[in-house]
Amino acid sequence: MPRKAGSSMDKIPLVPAPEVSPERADAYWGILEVIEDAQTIAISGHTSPDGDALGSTLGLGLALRERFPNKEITFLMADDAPVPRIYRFLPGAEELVPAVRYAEDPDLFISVDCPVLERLEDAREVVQRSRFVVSFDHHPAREEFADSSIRRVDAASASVLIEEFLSFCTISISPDVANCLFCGLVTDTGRFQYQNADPESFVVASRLVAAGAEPSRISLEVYQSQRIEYLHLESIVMGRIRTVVNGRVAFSYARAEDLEGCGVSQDECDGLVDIVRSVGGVEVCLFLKECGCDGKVRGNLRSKGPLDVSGVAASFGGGGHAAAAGFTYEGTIEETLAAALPMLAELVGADPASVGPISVDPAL
Ligand SMILES: [Mn+2]
Repeated sequence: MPRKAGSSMDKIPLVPAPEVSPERADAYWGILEVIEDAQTIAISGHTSPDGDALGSTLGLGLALRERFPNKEITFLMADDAPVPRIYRFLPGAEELVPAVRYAEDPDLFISVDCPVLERLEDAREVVQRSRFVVSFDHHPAREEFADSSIRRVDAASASVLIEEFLSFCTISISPDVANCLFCGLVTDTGRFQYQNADPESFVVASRLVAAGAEPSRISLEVYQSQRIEYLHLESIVMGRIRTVVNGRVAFSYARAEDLEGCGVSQDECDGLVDIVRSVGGVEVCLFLKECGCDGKVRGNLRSKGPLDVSGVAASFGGGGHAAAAGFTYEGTIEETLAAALPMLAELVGADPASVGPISVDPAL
């Protein structure tokens, strides 16, 4: 049933605003001061942006614009690529600017959902030209690259931290802002199905819905608006799912020719790992995608239980969370599988040698 416009806005939110530790409160006051002092602000998430990177960028950006209408606030994308199709509905998405086309030296750069400078890709140069750098992130990081960092690895999404910051500073959360932040939360928790869907994520979801977020609309846009071409690629990936180590490790892959043959772009493939993840009895899974003509393969790892796949990703120079991580490998699909599957076998406590040689299907 469609909600009545404004009906929930008249009510007091069911859930009170967050309680924040004294250290975190100091950090938030400090960041608010930096924002108040800045005239030009650029905000960006990580390369190959997902729903959290974009939702956090736009949610924070729109909230700051509403609160500080005289500041010049720019929403950046780390790559010079179109906004992924399923996120184009987000309020403010049409204003996203590729970082390579942003020529200013901003007073303040705010990084969201990004643990390392490298993953800011083209926006790294903007970071270097900025007077001050703030980071809001929920990934583990070896070292901080920002002048002031809000890092909490137990937050389900970066948008949870943005919501906490805005609420703490009593910067109002409009329905547009709430939709952006809710999108980050729903995508990073796999629709509240992953291990990170903790009490806090539901509390924040509740506050965002009270502020005007529309879960049904976001679900329609993100999960129920696939192109038929994508579903055909999905069926190829599904048909190739194999398991090793007695069904405890699953994998599948998409070749560049598969994407081309189906008419699917690289940025549309984020959900394919969930197809592999859905196999019963599987503990960890791997989805590989050829990046195109540069001889690289992008790997997505998922853990369905307590096992931590971030170490496997890190050993290939990647990173991420215990339950969801990724890496880039220089080589073919076959070579990537030969390198990664024994490590996943070891992770589930099996003999890595038990994986044996893997033969893969040719492209369609
Ligand atoms: Mn995230």
